[in-house]
Amino acid sequence: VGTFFQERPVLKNPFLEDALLHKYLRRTVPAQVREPVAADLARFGERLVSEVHRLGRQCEEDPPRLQQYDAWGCRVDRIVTCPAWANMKEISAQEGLVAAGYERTYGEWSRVYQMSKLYLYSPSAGLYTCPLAMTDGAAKVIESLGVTETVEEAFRRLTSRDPQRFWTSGQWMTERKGGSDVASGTETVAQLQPDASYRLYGFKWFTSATDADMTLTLARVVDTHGRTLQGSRGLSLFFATLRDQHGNLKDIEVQRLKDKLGTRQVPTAELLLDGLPAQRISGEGRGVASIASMLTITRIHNTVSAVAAMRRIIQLGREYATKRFVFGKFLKDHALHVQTMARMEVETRGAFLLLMEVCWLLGREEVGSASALQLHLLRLLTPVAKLYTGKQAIAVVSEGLECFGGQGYMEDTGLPAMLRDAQVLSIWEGTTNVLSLDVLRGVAKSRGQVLEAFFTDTKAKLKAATGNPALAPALTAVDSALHALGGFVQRSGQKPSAYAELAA
Ligand code: MFK
Ligand code: FAD
Repeated sequence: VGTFFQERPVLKNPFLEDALLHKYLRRTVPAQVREPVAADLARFGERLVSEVHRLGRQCEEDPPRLQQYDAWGCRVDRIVTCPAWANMKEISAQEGLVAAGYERTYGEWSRVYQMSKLYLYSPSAGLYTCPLAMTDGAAKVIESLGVTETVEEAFRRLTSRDPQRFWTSGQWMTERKGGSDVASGTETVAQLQPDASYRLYGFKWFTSATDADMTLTLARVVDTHGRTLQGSRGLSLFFATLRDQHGNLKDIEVQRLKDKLGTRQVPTAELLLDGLPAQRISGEGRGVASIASMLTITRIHNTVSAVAAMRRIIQLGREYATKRFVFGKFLKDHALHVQTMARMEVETRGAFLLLMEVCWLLGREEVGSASALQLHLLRLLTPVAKLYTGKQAIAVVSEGLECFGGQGYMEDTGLPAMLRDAQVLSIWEGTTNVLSLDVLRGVAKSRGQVLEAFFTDTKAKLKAATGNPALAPALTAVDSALHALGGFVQRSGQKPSAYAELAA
C-alpha cells in the first residue's frame, strides 16, 4: 500500500502567524494599548490551538438535535447541544468576547481589541460566534435605548465575564413572508396585558442559536379594536426571556430544527410563539429603527467572520505549501501556486483593513469621540464591508480548498465545513442586494453626506500618501465626485458641506 503519507498542515498560534494584524497594531494603536492587547491576543492564540479548536470541531461533528417528546409522551421541545457548545459559552464569557466591547478598557480602541479577539476565535469557534454576534447586538440595542429597570439584569448578564451569569440572546426578525422585507413580512402580534406587559403570537421562520437565554423580536401591537397597523410603522421591538425556572421554554413550540447546508453547529429553529410573555422596549412603531443598532453590530461581526475565514484558509494553505512536494519541488516554490495564494492574500488584506477601520469607527462612536464625518463613515462602511467581505469569503475559501487539491474536498480534514459556513455570510444579516439598498438608504437619509464623508476622507488619505504619481488619477476622480456631491447636498436643502475645510 506504499509508505508515503502526506504531512498534514498544522494550525499554529493564529495571532503569532498574522503578520498583518501585528503590523496594524504597530502602526495604528498607541503603545499603552497595543502592549496589553498584543499580550492577551498571543495568550488567547495559544488557547485556541491547544483547547478551543478541538471543541469547535466537536460542535461540527456532534450537531444539535431537537427532542420533541419525553419518554412519557409529554411535549418538551428540548434543543440538545453537545458539551463542546456549552464549553464555548464558558470560554466566551471568560475571555470577555462580548464584555470587552462594553467595558471600554481601551477607550476608542476597545472594539478593535474585542473584534481582533473574535477574528482569531471565529474559525475555531464552531460557529459560537453566531450567538455572540446577536448577544453583542442585543446589548447594543439595550444600551442605545437606555438601560431601564426592565432590561438592566439582562444587560448585565449579556456583558458578563462570569460563565454562570453570562446570557446569550437571539434576534428574531425573519418570518415566512419576509426576511428582507420585514416591514410587510411580520405577522406576529403583541397583545397588551393588564400589567402593561405583552404576549406574543406568531411564527418565527429562522431563529438561530435557539438555545439562547433571551431574545429581541419584532411584533405588531394589537389596538383596543383588535386591529394592527401594517408596514414598518406598525412594528415594535420586544424583549423576552425564553425559559421558566425549570429551564423549559415559555409558551414557545419548536416546530423543527432547520436542515442546513452549513452552520450545522448552530441550532436554527422554526418557532411558534403561543403567548410568549414579553416587554416592549421601543416606542410603538419604532421597532425597525430601534433594532437597526443590532443590525450594525451583527453586520460587523459578520465581517469579522468573513475576514477570519479568509485568513485561516490562507494560514493553513501556506503551511501546506511548505509540506506538499510535487513536480520536483514544494508547492511554495511553484510560481503559479504562489500567484494564486498572493491573489487570495491581497483580497484578505484589503478586507482586513476595511474591517479594522469600521471597528475603530464604532469604538470612537461608543466613547463619544467620533466626529460627524466619522459617524457618517460608520453608517456607510458597515453595510459595504458586510456585503463585500461576505461575497469575497466564499470566493477566497473556495480557492483555498483547491490549494489542498483533493484533500480540500475531504470532510475529515475540516476544510469543507469552512466553505459551507462561508456560504451563509452573504445571506444572513441582509443579503448583498438588500445591503446595497441599505447603502442607498444611508445616502438618501443623510442627503448625500455619508458619501461626501467617504470621498473627503479618501481625499485626505490620498493627499497624505504624497509622492506616489499612481495616485494622481484617483485624486482627480475623488475631486470630481466631491464637486458633484457638493451640488447634490446643496440642492437637497442641506447647509454647505460640513467637511469643506477638510476637503480643501
Ligand atoms: C457569525 C457572525 C454573524 C452572525 C449572524 C447571526 C445569525 C443571523 C441572524 C439573522 O440573519 S437576523 C436577521 C437579519 N435580518 C436582516 O438583516 C434584515 C434585512 N432587511 C433589511 O435590513 C431591511 O433593509 C430593513 C428590514 C431594515 C428594512 O425595513 P423597512 O422598515 O423597510 O426600513 P425603512 O422604513 O427604510 O426604515 C425604518 C427605520 O429604520 C428608518 O428610521 P426612521 O424611522 O428614524 O427614519 C431607517 O433609517 C432605519 N434603518 C433601517 N436600516 C438601518 C436604519 N438605521 C440605521 N442603520 C440601518 N442599517
Ligand atoms: P428574500 O427576502 O425572499 O430574498 C430572496 C432574494 O431576493 C435575495 O437574493 C435578495 O437579495 C433578493 N431581494 C430581496 N429584496 C430585494 C430588493 N428590494 N431588491 C433586490 N433584491 C431583493 N433570521 C432571523 O431573524 N434570525 C435568525 O436567527 C436567523 N438565522 C438564520 C440562519 C441561517 C443559517 C440562515 C440561512 C438564515 C437565518 N435568518 C435568520 C434569516 C435571514 O436573515 C434571511 O434569510 C435573510 O435576511 C433573507 O431573507 P429571506 O430568506 O426572506 O429572503
